[in-house]
Amino acid sequence: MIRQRGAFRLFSSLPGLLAGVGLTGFFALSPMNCFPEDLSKRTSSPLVQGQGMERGKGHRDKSDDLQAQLHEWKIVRVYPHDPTAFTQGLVFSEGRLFESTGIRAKSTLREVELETGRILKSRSLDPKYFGEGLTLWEDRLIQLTWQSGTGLVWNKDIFHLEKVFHYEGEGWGITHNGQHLIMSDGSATLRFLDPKTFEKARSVVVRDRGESVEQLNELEWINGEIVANIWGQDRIARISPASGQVLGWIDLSALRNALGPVQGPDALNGIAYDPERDRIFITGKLWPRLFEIQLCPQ
Ligand SMILES: [Ca+2]
Repeated sequence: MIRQRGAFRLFSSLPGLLAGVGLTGFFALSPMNCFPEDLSKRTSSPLVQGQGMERGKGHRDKSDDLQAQLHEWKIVRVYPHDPTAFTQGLVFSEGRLFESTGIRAKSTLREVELETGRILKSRSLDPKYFGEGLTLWEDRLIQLTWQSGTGLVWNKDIFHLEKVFHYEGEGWGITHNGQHLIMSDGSATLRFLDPKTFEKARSVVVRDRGESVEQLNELEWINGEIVANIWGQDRIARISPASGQVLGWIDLSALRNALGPVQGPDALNGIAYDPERDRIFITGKLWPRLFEIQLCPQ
């Protein structure tokens, strides 16, 4: 498990919380609390509650099963995020935050200053592309495009498009494990690709207690596990890369209460990890804030 390996720090500090931005409204909401606050008082699984779930498919009714593997979590810090960014991919490396945004004719690759949300560098994609997942392989940013079957390979420093490659089906999220690129396509299957040839090496079907988990979207590799958010649902899964088994769920629906004034925030989408400081960043499409979260002791 991630937490057992020490990947998540277990406690946050109030000064750290207060170092966030635009906190007035949100911090009336007991920032030190873990979410969900008390599962024993709930009458149904928190995984099927809250906003942002309306477009999700396959709502589950195995409340007891899901609660048994649900992780509590808390917000550590809050950062500003471009509310016009239709976030599709998020990557953090060596102090730098990279983001892929979608919508045809509006899609970008960008580098963003974490503390301020300021866009440091941005490259518009060809209008025919709908930007999707993003990962950093060595010194190249690899960006998927939704339905174009085309991957874009960028120099991470100057955002020069160095090459393109092609894949079958749709492209949603992408990350890597140091050996293979790992991509999602909206189904329950994750593909492992050779990072040099982009040929498929293997695939795995993600299942939770025997049932396939569809709509896997943005991905991140965190200490030996694949972490994925599910399109249209405010939750993320910890996934065994070997078996595809879901190891745990993190219900992030409470983040909706922390977004502040916002018009029409879309799906939670965007997971990045800072291995140097063991930080997990979460945002969403058209979300005005980006959050650092951590798991709580259980
Ligand atoms: Ca990511």
